[in-house]
Amino acid sequence: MRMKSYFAPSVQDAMELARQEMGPEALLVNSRKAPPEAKGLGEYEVVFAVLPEEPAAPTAEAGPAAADPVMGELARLRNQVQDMVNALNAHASHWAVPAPEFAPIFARLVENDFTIDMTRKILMQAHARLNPNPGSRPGRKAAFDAESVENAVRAEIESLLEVDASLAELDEKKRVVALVGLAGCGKTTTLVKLAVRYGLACSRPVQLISADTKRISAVDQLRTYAAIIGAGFEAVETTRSLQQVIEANREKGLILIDTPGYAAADMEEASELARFLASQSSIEVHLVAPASMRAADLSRMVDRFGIFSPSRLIFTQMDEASAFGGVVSESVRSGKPVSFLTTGQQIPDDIEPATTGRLLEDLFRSSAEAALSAA
Ligand SMILES: Nc1nc2c(ncn2[C@@H]2O[C@H](COP(=O)(O)OP(=O)(O)OP(=O)(O)O)[C@@H](O)[C@H]2O)c(=O)[nH]1
Ligand SMILES: [Mg+2]
Repeated sequence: MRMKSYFAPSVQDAMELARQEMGPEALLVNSRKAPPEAKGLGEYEVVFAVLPEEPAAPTAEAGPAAADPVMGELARLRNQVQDMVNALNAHASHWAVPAPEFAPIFARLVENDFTIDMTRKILMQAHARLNPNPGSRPGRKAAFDAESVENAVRAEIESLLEVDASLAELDEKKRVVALVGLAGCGKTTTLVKLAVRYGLACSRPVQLISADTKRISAVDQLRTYAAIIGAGFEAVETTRSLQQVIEANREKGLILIDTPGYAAADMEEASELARFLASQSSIEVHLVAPASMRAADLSRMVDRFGIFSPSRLIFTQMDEASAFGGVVSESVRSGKPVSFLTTGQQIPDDIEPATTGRLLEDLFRSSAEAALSAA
């Protein structure tokens, strides 16, 4: 900004002078009676200013240092501010909900262990269900009540969530089921529940096989259960003998294979059994996981157990879990149907076929409780 003082007998005269010299854009910034020592120059001092023209943005060749350093610094700051605005905009759209009424349910799902990306996708689709007319502008006044928002979100999750508890209707080819998973996740207990509920109770001869010969106690545990429920039992040490026992029992109505628990560090050790189970199209592999696992841990675990090619998920300890976002979001993410849910330690009672109704009910109940306790 360029400024200059003019002394003249009147303000009017000073303005004319300034406009002649500084041009028609000159702005009057201040005027006052001239101080005594300047009275000889004129009765009034009037200050005018002209704004500088927009400095050209420093070019790559010239660089800010080549221009006036203050202007260069200004240009650099302006670029920084623009970068911040861009980043904020990108962030805002990342968090954006399709309509303001979706904000509470967005928070509920994210607090319930849904990833932000998945929540956004679900809410966008739920919004499309409620508002099939895409012309309506965001930012208009609330049009959806909380109940219809929740119902649309439920319907959307229901459409993404798959369940398949068809073990009870085993066909000729799929009579062999193996359970795999982390140590202590409930494989053996669940296997025995399945043997009773979906084998013996349906008058099917059942063969239990323990491939968990690492621990004597594991073999004994399953042998004891087999004796109690009146099922056949065999323990195998190698994949070769596993194959032989399966072949020898082909006529059985249901063959259930128990496997050792594998932690992240044991996956190398698991690879031979994993390759075998994954390669047999007649074996249906179910991955067992505790319902209370956090979504991120669950995803990593499901990915790690990918070497077994599990086709379904079983969630155990539903009775112990207080949040079910991990269960639902991992089922959606992995695209694997949920087969069974176990709800306690009682054999054979505490197991049920998975239904989307039950999973959604648990999810929305737990997220409502979380929202209440946060309030
Ligand atoms: N509360 C509850 N406990 C369960 C459930 N399912 C299994 N358990 C308990 O979890 C513990 C471990 O169960 P197991 O069936 O031995 O687990 P596992 O995966 O075979 O364990 P490893 O063979 O050591 O890998 C036992 O005390 C079970 O009674 C369930 O649905 N709810
Ligand atoms: Mg076990």
